[in-house]
Amino acid sequence: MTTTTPSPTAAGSGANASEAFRASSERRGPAATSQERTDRVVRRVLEAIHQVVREEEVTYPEFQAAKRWLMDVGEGGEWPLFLDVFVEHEIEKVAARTQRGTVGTIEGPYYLPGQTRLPAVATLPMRADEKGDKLVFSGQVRDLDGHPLPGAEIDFWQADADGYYSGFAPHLPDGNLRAVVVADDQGRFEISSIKPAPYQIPTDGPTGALISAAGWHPWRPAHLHLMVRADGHRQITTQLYFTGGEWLDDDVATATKDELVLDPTPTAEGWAVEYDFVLERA
Ligand code: MBD
Ligand code: FE
Repeated sequence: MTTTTPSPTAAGSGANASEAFRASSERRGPAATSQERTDRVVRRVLEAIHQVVREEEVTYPEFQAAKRWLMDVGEGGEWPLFLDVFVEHEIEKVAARTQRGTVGTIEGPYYLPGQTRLPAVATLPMRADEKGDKLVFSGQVRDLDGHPLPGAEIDFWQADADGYYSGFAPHLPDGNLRAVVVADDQGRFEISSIKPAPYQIPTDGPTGALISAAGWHPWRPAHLHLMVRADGHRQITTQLYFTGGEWLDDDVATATKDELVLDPTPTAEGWAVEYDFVLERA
Protein backbone atom coordinates (compact mmCIF):
# COMPACT_ATOMS: atom_id res chain seq x y z
CA MET A 1 0.00 0.00 0.00
CA THR A 2 1.46 3.36 -1.02
CA THR A 3 -1.02 5.63 0.72
CA THR A 4 0.43 7.56 3.64
CA THR A 5 -2.84 8.84 5.11
CA PRO A 6 -2.84 8.21 8.86
CA SER A 7 -5.45 5.80 10.20
CA PRO A 8 -8.37 7.84 11.51
CA THR A 9 -9.78 6.59 14.78
CA ALA A 10 -13.53 6.07 15.03
CA ALA A 11 -13.84 8.70 17.75
CA GLY A 12 -11.57 11.24 16.02
CA SER A 13 -12.90 10.98 12.50
CA GLY A 14 -16.64 11.05 12.70
CA ALA A 15 -17.61 7.42 12.63
CA ASN A 16 -20.37 8.62 14.95
CA ALA A 17 -22.61 10.40 12.45
CA SER A 18 -25.84 9.43 14.22
CA GLU A 19 -26.64 12.90 15.52
CA ALA A 20 -26.13 14.57 12.14
CA PHE A 21 -28.33 11.94 10.55
CA ARG A 22 -31.14 12.41 13.06
CA ALA A 23 -31.10 16.17 12.48
CA SER A 24 -31.12 15.79 8.70
CA SER A 25 -33.84 13.15 8.61
CA GLU A 26 -36.07 15.40 10.72
CA ARG A 27 -35.47 18.14 8.18
CA ARG A 28 -36.31 15.82 5.28
CA GLY A 29 -39.59 14.79 6.87
CA PRO A 30 -41.25 11.47 7.62
CA ALA A 31 -41.10 8.59 5.13
CA ALA A 32 -44.47 8.29 3.42
CA THR A 33 -44.97 4.56 3.52
CA SER A 34 -47.92 2.27 4.01
CA GLN A 35 -48.50 -0.79 6.14
CA GLU A 36 -48.55 -2.89 2.97
CA ARG A 37 -45.16 -1.59 1.92
CA THR A 38 -43.64 -2.09 5.37
CA ASP A 39 -45.00 -5.64 5.49
CA ARG A 40 -43.70 -6.49 2.04
CA VAL A 41 -40.23 -4.95 2.22
CA VAL A 42 -39.40 -5.92 5.80
CA ARG A 43 -40.73 -9.44 5.28
CA ARG A 44 -38.52 -9.85 2.20
CA VAL A 45 -35.46 -8.57 4.07
CA LEU A 46 -36.11 -11.08 6.87
CA GLU A 47 -36.71 -13.87 4.37
CA ALA A 48 -33.38 -13.07 2.71
CA ILE A 49 -31.65 -13.36 6.10
CA HIS A 50 -33.45 -16.65 6.89
CA GLN A 51 -32.35 -18.05 3.56
CA VAL A 52 -28.68 -17.22 4.24
CA VAL A 53 -28.95 -18.82 7.71
CA ARG A 54 -30.32 -22.04 6.17
CA GLU A 55 -27.98 -22.22 3.23
CA GLU A 56 -24.84 -21.26 5.18
CA GLU A 57 -25.90 -23.22 8.26
CA VAL A 58 -25.20 -20.24 10.51
CA THR A 59 -24.42 -21.42 14.06
CA TYR A 60 -25.45 -20.13 17.49
CA PRO A 61 -21.96 -18.70 18.20
CA GLU A 62 -22.08 -16.87 14.87
CA PHE A 63 -25.57 -15.56 15.62
CA GLN A 64 -24.44 -14.28 19.04
CA ALA A 65 -21.35 -12.66 17.49
CA ALA A 66 -23.59 -10.93 14.97
CA LYS A 67 -25.87 -9.66 17.76
CA ARG A 68 -22.90 -8.27 19.68
CA TRP A 69 -21.62 -6.58 16.53
CA LEU A 70 -25.00 -5.04 15.71
CA MET A 71 -25.20 -3.65 19.26
CA ASP A 72 -21.68 -2.20 18.86
CA VAL A 73 -22.61 -0.50 15.59
CA GLY A 74 -25.51 1.27 17.27
CA GLU A 75 -23.63 2.16 20.42
CA GLY A 76 -20.69 3.46 18.37
CA GLY A 77 -23.02 5.58 16.26
CA GLU A 78 -21.84 3.82 13.10
CA TRP A 79 -25.19 2.96 11.50
CA PRO A 80 -24.98 5.95 9.13
CA LEU A 81 -21.43 4.96 8.18
CA PHE A 82 -22.16 1.27 7.75
CA LEU A 83 -25.40 1.74 5.81
CA ASP A 84 -24.04 4.47 3.54
CA VAL A 85 -20.96 2.41 2.73
CA PHE A 86 -22.64 -0.96 2.17
CA VAL A 87 -26.26 -0.26 1.23
CA GLU A 88 -26.78 3.28 -0.05
CA HIS A 89 -25.29 2.53 -3.48
CA GLU A 90 -28.21 0.28 -4.35
CA ILE A 91 -30.81 2.78 -3.13
CA GLU A 92 -29.09 5.41 -5.28
CA LYS A 93 -29.08 3.16 -8.36
CA VAL A 94 -32.81 2.68 -8.01
CA ALA A 95 -33.33 6.44 -7.65
CA ALA A 96 -31.10 7.00 -10.70
CA ARG A 97 -33.47 4.96 -12.88
CA THR A 98 -35.76 7.98 -13.07
CA GLN A 99 -33.14 10.71 -13.06
CA ARG A 100 -31.79 12.45 -16.14
CA GLY A 101 -28.97 14.98 -16.45
CA THR A 102 -25.82 14.75 -14.36
CA VAL A 103 -25.18 11.32 -12.91
CA GLY A 104 -25.64 11.06 -9.15
CA THR A 105 -24.06 8.87 -6.54
CA ILE A 106 -24.37 8.34 -2.80
CA GLU A 107 -24.45 11.15 -0.22
CA GLY A 108 -22.57 9.27 2.48
CA PRO A 109 -22.63 10.10 6.20
CA TYR A 110 -20.80 13.46 6.33
CA TYR A 111 -23.08 16.05 4.75
CA LEU A 112 -23.94 18.99 7.00
CA PRO A 113 -26.60 21.53 5.94
CA GLY A 114 -26.50 25.28 6.52
CA GLN A 115 -22.92 26.03 5.51
CA THR A 116 -21.52 29.47 4.62
CA ARG A 117 -22.94 30.85 1.38
CA LEU A 118 -20.26 32.15 -0.97
CA PRO A 119 -20.39 33.97 -4.32
CA ALA A 120 -19.72 32.24 -7.65
CA VAL A 121 -15.97 32.74 -7.50
CA ALA A 122 -15.04 31.47 -4.08
CA THR A 123 -12.35 29.90 -1.96
CA LEU A 124 -13.65 27.30 0.47
CA PRO A 125 -13.13 28.07 4.15
CA MET A 126 -9.85 26.42 5.09
CA ARG A 127 -7.02 26.72 7.57
CA ALA A 128 -4.12 29.09 6.81
CA ASP A 129 -1.83 26.07 6.54
CA GLU A 130 -4.32 23.69 4.88
CA LYS A 131 -2.32 20.78 3.46
CA GLY A 132 -2.74 19.45 -0.06
CA ASP A 133 -2.35 20.53 -3.69
CA LYS A 134 -4.45 23.53 -4.69
CA LEU A 135 -7.45 22.66 -6.85
CA VAL A 136 -9.59 25.09 -8.84
CA PHE A 137 -12.90 23.49 -9.75
CA SER A 138 -15.08 25.44 -12.17
CA GLY A 139 -18.08 24.88 -14.38
CA GLN A 140 -21.62 25.77 -15.29
CA VAL A 141 -25.03 24.55 -14.17
CA ARG A 142 -27.55 24.13 -17.01
CA ASP A 143 -30.93 22.56 -17.68
CA LEU A 144 -31.50 19.64 -20.07
CA ASP A 145 -31.94 22.07 -22.98
CA GLY A 146 -28.58 23.70 -22.32
CA HIS A 147 -29.95 26.88 -20.75
CA PRO A 148 -27.84 28.21 -17.87
CA LEU A 149 -29.41 28.13 -14.42
CA PRO A 150 -28.54 31.47 -12.79
CA GLY A 151 -28.13 31.35 -9.03
CA ALA A 152 -27.88 27.56 -8.88
CA GLU A 153 -26.37 26.37 -5.62
CA ILE A 154 -23.38 24.07 -5.35
CA ASP A 155 -23.43 22.65 -1.83
CA PHE A 156 -19.90 21.35 -1.52
CA TRP A 157 -18.06 19.28 1.09
CA GLN A 158 -14.86 17.30 1.12
CA ALA A 159 -12.29 15.69 3.38
CA ASP A 160 -8.95 17.35 4.02
CA ALA A 161 -5.61 16.01 2.81
CA ASP A 162 -5.60 13.54 5.74
CA GLY A 163 -9.07 12.20 5.01
CA TYR A 164 -10.97 14.01 7.80
CA TYR A 165 -14.31 15.82 7.48
CA SER A 166 -15.00 19.00 9.47
CA GLY A 167 -17.91 18.70 11.88
CA PHE A 168 -16.91 15.09 12.52
CA ALA A 169 -13.28 15.49 13.55
CA PRO A 170 -12.70 17.48 16.75
CA HIS A 171 -9.37 18.92 15.59
CA LEU A 172 -10.91 20.67 12.54
CA PRO A 173 -12.60 24.10 12.58
CA ASP A 174 -16.36 24.00 11.92
CA GLY A 175 -17.16 24.47 8.26
CA ASN A 176 -13.65 23.65 7.05
CA LEU A 177 -13.79 22.72 3.33
CA ARG A 178 -17.56 23.16 3.22
CA ALA A 179 -19.67 25.87 1.56
CA VAL A 180 -22.75 26.61 -0.50
CA VAL A 181 -21.44 28.38 -3.60
CA VAL A 182 -24.05 30.39 -5.51
CA ALA A 183 -23.51 30.38 -9.28
CA ASP A 184 -23.56 33.67 -11.23
CA ASP A 185 -26.19 34.84 -13.73
CA GLN A 186 -24.74 32.41 -16.28
CA GLY A 187 -24.88 29.48 -13.87
CA ARG A 188 -21.10 29.57 -13.62
CA PHE A 189 -18.93 28.95 -10.60
CA GLU A 190 -15.24 28.67 -9.72
CA ILE A 191 -14.34 27.02 -6.44
CA SER A 192 -10.81 27.07 -5.05
CA SER A 193 -9.98 24.25 -2.71
CA ILE A 194 -7.43 21.52 -2.18
CA LYS A 195 -7.23 18.05 -3.68
CA PRO A 196 -8.46 15.58 -1.06
CA ALA A 197 -6.72 12.30 -0.26
CA PRO A 198 -8.23 8.82 -0.39
CA TYR A 199 -10.57 8.19 2.55
CA GLN A 200 -10.17 5.34 4.98
CA ILE A 201 -13.06 4.09 7.07
CA PRO A 202 -11.95 4.21 10.71
CA THR A 203 -10.38 0.85 11.41
CA ASP A 204 -10.96 0.76 15.18
CA GLY A 205 -14.79 0.87 15.22
CA PRO A 206 -17.26 -1.95 14.54
CA THR A 207 -17.44 -1.21 10.79
CA GLY A 208 -13.65 -1.35 10.62
CA ALA A 209 -13.67 -4.54 12.71
CA LEU A 210 -16.04 -6.21 10.27
CA ILE A 211 -13.97 -5.07 7.28
CA SER A 212 -10.82 -6.53 8.77
CA ALA A 213 -12.54 -9.71 10.02
CA ALA A 214 -13.78 -10.31 6.46
CA GLY A 215 -10.41 -9.48 4.88
CA TRP A 216 -11.78 -6.52 2.93
CA HIS A 217 -10.11 -3.11 2.65
CA PRO A 218 -11.42 0.16 4.17
CA TRP A 219 -10.60 2.62 1.36
CA ARG A 220 -12.57 5.02 -0.79
CA PRO A 221 -10.88 6.86 -3.67
CA ALA A 222 -10.29 10.60 -3.15
CA HIS A 223 -13.51 12.45 -3.85
CA LEU A 224 -15.43 15.72 -3.72
CA HIS A 225 -19.05 15.73 -2.55
CA LEU A 226 -21.71 18.00 -4.05
CA MET A 227 -25.39 18.68 -4.09
CA VAL A 228 -26.44 20.92 -6.97
CA ARG A 229 -29.84 22.62 -6.84
CA ALA A 230 -31.76 25.30 -8.71
CA ASP A 231 -35.32 26.58 -8.37
CA GLY A 232 -37.82 24.36 -10.18
CA HIS A 233 -35.25 21.64 -10.79
CA ARG A 234 -34.51 18.28 -9.27
CA GLN A 235 -31.54 18.38 -6.92
CA ILE A 236 -28.65 16.12 -7.75
CA THR A 237 -26.36 14.58 -5.11
CA THR A 238 -23.09 13.34 -6.48
CA GLN A 239 -19.34 12.92 -6.00
CA LEU A 240 -16.39 13.61 -8.27
CA TYR A 241 -13.24 11.49 -8.37
CA PHE A 242 -9.77 11.91 -9.90
CA THR A 243 -8.44 9.95 -12.83
CA GLY A 244 -5.67 7.54 -11.91
CA GLY A 245 -6.58 7.75 -8.23
CA GLU A 246 -6.04 4.81 -5.94
CA TRP A 247 -9.15 2.71 -5.16
CA LEU A 248 -11.12 4.11 -8.12
CA ASP A 249 -11.86 0.58 -9.29
CA ASP A 250 -12.28 -0.87 -5.82
CA ASP A 251 -14.25 1.64 -3.72
CA VAL A 252 -15.38 0.08 -0.43
CA ALA A 253 -18.62 2.07 -0.84
CA THR A 254 -19.18 1.01 -4.49
CA ALA A 255 -19.99 4.62 -5.40
CA THR A 256 -17.75 5.46 -8.36
CA LYS A 257 -19.14 5.93 -11.87
CA ASP A 258 -17.12 6.53 -15.05
CA GLU A 259 -18.96 9.81 -15.73
CA LEU A 260 -17.81 11.20 -12.39
CA VAL A 261 -14.04 10.94 -12.85
CA LEU A 262 -12.24 14.28 -13.28
CA ASP A 263 -8.99 14.70 -15.19
CA PRO A 264 -7.44 17.89 -13.75
CA THR A 265 -4.64 19.65 -15.58
CA PRO A 266 -1.56 20.96 -13.79
CA THR A 267 -1.28 24.74 -13.41
CA ALA A 268 1.36 27.03 -11.94
CA GLU A 269 -0.58 26.92 -8.67
CA GLY A 270 -1.69 23.29 -8.53
CA TRP A 271 -4.55 21.73 -10.46
CA ALA A 272 -7.58 22.97 -12.38
CA VAL A 273 -10.58 21.14 -13.73
CA GLU A 274 -13.97 21.98 -15.22
CA TYR A 275 -17.18 20.03 -14.76
CA ASP A 276 -20.66 21.10 -15.85
CA PHE A 277 -23.87 20.02 -14.16
CA VAL A 278 -27.20 19.39 -15.89
CA LEU A 279 -30.41 19.42 -13.87
CA GLU A 280 -33.82 18.19 -14.98
CA ARG A 281 -37.07 19.96 -14.15
CA ALA A 282 -38.62 19.00 -10.85
C1 MBD B 1 -17.18 8.88 3.11
O1 MBD B 1 -16.37 9.95 3.00
C2 MBD B 1 -18.10 8.69 2.16
O2 MBD B 1 -18.14 9.60 1.18
C3 MBD B 1 -18.96 7.60 2.20
C4 MBD B 1 -19.93 7.42 1.12
C5 MBD B 1 -18.87 6.70 3.22
C6 MBD B 1 -17.94 6.89 4.20
C7 MBD B 1 -17.10 7.96 4.15
FE1 FE C 1 -16.85 11.21 1.51
